[in-house]
Amino acid sequence: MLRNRAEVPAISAELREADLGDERLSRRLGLLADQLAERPGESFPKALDDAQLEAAYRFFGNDRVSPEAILAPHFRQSALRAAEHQRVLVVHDTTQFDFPGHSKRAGLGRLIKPSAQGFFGHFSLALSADGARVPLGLLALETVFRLDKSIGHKNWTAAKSRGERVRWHNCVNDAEALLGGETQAIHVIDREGDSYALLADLATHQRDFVVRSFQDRVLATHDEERLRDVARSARPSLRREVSLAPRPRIPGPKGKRHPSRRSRIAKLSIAALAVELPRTSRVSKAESATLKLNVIHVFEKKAPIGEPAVEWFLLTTLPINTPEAIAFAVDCYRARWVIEEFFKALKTGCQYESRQLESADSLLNALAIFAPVAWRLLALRHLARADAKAPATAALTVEQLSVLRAVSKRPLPVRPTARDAMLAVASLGGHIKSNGDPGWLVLGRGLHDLLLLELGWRAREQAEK
Ligand SMILES: [Mn+2]
Repeated sequence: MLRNRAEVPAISAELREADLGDERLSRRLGLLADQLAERPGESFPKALDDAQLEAAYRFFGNDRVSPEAILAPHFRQSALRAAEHQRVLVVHDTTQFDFPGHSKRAGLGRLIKPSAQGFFGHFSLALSADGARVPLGLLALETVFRLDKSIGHKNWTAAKSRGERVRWHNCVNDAEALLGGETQAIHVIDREGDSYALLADLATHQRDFVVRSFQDRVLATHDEERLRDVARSARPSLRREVSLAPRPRIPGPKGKRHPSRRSRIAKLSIAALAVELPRTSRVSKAESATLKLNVIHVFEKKAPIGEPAVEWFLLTTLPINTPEAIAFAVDCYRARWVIEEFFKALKTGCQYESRQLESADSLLNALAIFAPVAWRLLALRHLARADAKAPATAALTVEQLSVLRAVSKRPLPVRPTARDAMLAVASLGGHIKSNGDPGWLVLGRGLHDLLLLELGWRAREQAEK
């Protein structure tokens, strides 16, 4: 389906170069990736026949197969796509992978819920920095396993702030190394990444960033006033209306930080000013004593009753000299939601957490294959959504459109747009139009059915010849 698109090559083309030190292993990886990419939402036994299945399990469990080797070519291709842009956003974020079930799986660690088993994945996703926000692919991935049983559950928070923090630094460095200094990267990081050490590290290496502030800080200037007070007293230099996506209720401590909300249009006021942060006590004296940055205060004066008001403090190296420049920096941060969509493509679209692989090593190899597949799903939906006039042929082959026309419950226009096609695919997956835009699950299912129907269609054409 995406196979004929120049922008989104077959997944095996990206993985084929993987150097696993063995011709046969590399070839098997290419085949496996194609088979799985065609049926991303299926469990292994359903997506593969018996012989393929055995080969798949052998492959994932093979000692010589490593996630780094599988992913390296995808990272390189992402960097090549990024190189076509003068500047890109690199959104970094962590998600947890939870592998439920009664049996303990070898090598998995603890998660936020004490009884759960799994690990954390930290991803760096490149997007075009223009308004289109085209997903360009992954530039880095690091995993975190909480294996030390001697650390009590509550104390992981402290441990996290030390050892686990290094992932932010590593992934920024990995991404920059791949981009090779040709393309300007703007690193977009949520509240979890806010630490003096990271900000100073980024600034010292002349990296650009927008990091959402997590903690209030005493300022080095402004008579030791606090960051938030100073930012709140600055005069707004622009106002904008933005639509806020709805957020479901999340249980546990995460839900406290991200209270549920309904979708609405928010009137945001935005103020920006230069500040100087003093080095915090836990940071090495080798780091500079203060850090000059810009802070952007984004807030909603009046939220509807019962809805939490928007308030962000964004720390950035980007210029704030004009209202346009400030708006650009805010929009860089607002693009962060794309990585949340990527996580959904991986978890819901590819059903990664439902994979019945028995060890952490096998699960990591599978992640290395599914992460680029999830990027491809994300890119497909993006193409269908980004441009209302984009033709369907930009996302699907002529053959697939014929199949779709033949089976679709929704009649397709003579010249369908990518959006028409996406909705038709979703309806194959059981999507009801009145339910709004299709989610990852129905889209994944619909795509799978379309690919099967296409195979049948081709078989019939062959038979008729
Ligand atoms: Mn996060």
